[in-house]
Amino acid sequence: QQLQAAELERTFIAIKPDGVQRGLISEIISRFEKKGFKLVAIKIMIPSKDFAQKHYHDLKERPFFNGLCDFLSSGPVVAMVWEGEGVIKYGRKLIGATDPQKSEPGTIRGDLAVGVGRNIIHGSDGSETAKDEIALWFTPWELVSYTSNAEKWIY
Ligand code: FUP
Repeated sequence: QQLQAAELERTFIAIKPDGVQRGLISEIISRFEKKGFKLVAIKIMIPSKDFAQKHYHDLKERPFFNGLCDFLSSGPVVAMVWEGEGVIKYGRKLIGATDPQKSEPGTIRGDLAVGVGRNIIHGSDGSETAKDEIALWFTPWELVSYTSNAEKWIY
C-alpha cells in the first residue's frame, strides 16, 4: 500500500537573502531533492520587516532580533515547503548547526556559509513551528499534493 501524500510530514524551508544573492538556490534545492524529499510549495518574495518579525517572533527578546529581521527583509527570500518521512528533523540535519563555524562539513551551512548572521537558510525546528511557519508563509491552495513516480523507490 502506497503512502498517501497527506500522511507525510511537511516542513518550512527558506533560502535567506544571502543564499539567494550568492546564487545558492539550486544547490540548496538539489540537496533536499536528492535526499528524496518532495517540494510541495515554492515562491520568491521580499518579506516586509513586519512579516520578518512575525516569522521570528520566538526570538523577539534576543539582542540580535532587530538585525535579524532587517536582514530577512533586506532582499528576496525563496520560501518552500518540503514533504517526506522525517523531513523536519532530517531537514535540520541537512542544514547543519545554526553557527556555520560549528556546522559539520557536508551540511548546507557547513559547506556554504561562514557567519551566524549570514547562515543562508532557515528550517522549522519542530512540528508545531513547521505548522505555524507554513501557515504564515503560504495559503493552503499554494501547497500541492501529488504523487511522484520516485516515491515507490524511496519508501
Ligand atoms: P536556526 O533554527 O538554526 O535558524 O537558529 P535560531 O532559530 O536559534 O536563530 C535564528 C537565526 O538567528 C539564525 F539563523 C541566525 C540568527 N542568530 C544570530 O544572528 N545570532 C545568534 O547568536 C543566534 C542566531
